[in-house]
Amino acid sequence: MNRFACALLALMAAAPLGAQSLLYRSANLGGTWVVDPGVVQFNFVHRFYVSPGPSHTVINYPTFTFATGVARNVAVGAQFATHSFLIQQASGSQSSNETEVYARWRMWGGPEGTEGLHLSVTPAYNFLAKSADGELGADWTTGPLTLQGAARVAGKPLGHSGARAAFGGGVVARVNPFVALSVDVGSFVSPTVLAAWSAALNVLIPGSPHTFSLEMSNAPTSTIQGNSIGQSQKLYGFEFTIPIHLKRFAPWFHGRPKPVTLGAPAGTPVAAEIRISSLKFATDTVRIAAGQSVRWVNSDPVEHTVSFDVEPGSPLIPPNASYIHRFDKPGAYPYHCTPHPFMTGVVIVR
Ligand SMILES: [Cu+2]
Repeated sequence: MNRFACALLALMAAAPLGAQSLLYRSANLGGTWVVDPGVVQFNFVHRFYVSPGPSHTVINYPTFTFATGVARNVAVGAQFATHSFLIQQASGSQSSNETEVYARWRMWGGPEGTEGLHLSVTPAYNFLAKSADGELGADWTTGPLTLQGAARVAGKPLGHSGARAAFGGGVVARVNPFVALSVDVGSFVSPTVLAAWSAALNVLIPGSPHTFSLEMSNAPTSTIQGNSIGQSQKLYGFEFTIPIHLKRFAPWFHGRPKPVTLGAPAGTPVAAEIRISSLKFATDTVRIAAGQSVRWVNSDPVEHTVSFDVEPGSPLIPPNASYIHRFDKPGAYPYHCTPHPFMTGVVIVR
């Protein structure tokens, strides 16, 4: 296998799990994703409309999403949209800024990307419409397909009195582990408003926890109400999803963690040392004699493991910690890192 193919395989193995991903959600459906505790999710949708010539004025429609996990399967978040369409609908509203705060509880199903049925409930409040809203989201993932559905209720839709229901549905089809196509439609149960729709090309950015989409839609904002009503103009744009792992900032506040040794008492004589840095075992092959020990030292800001194919290996090795393993029998001991399976090495014991 050539170097390029190796690198590509390594990147595929590094595909993030449990990170909020556009490979499992279409552009205008909130989906059932819930951020893990210790992670701040920042999603950025930017759509725009280019007016016909000669002016070609560009009108921007951004929506920012911030969310964080507060418990297992429970997250809170907020959406800020700066060019809401609700203002045209909501009489008396003086602002075009639409803010929605929400909580989400995933009441059924595993983390995002797992097979099977996922159900979540999302109570929300829309400050522009002064409306208590909510969504019951469902999706079902099987192989390359995710089918999505949403049942919504808006207490004061578009600023008017009188609650109204809305429904949405969508499909995400993954072409390969990096690329997916998605479509969806959502609408208030009302003959007088347009349905919102979207079509998107979604990609996982290799070797990163980020996803990116190129999208087309008629919905200016990504709130529960915004996903239920379209405008007559077609908007083009993108979404970028960024999970920020707070643990990675620990060195800013606590300095480097104290060195600890796992697997054997500190001071055990070692015959070889392997540094782990930049998601790599610095030495891929070491040779020792039976009865000797090898030490792995984690110089990365993230956790790694030394997991042997043929016998039990290390627990998670925190940053700045080391792991010592003693080899009693001759043989070859290939190993890898469980969170990063593309990290591999081998210990040859004579
Ligand atoms: Cu690792």
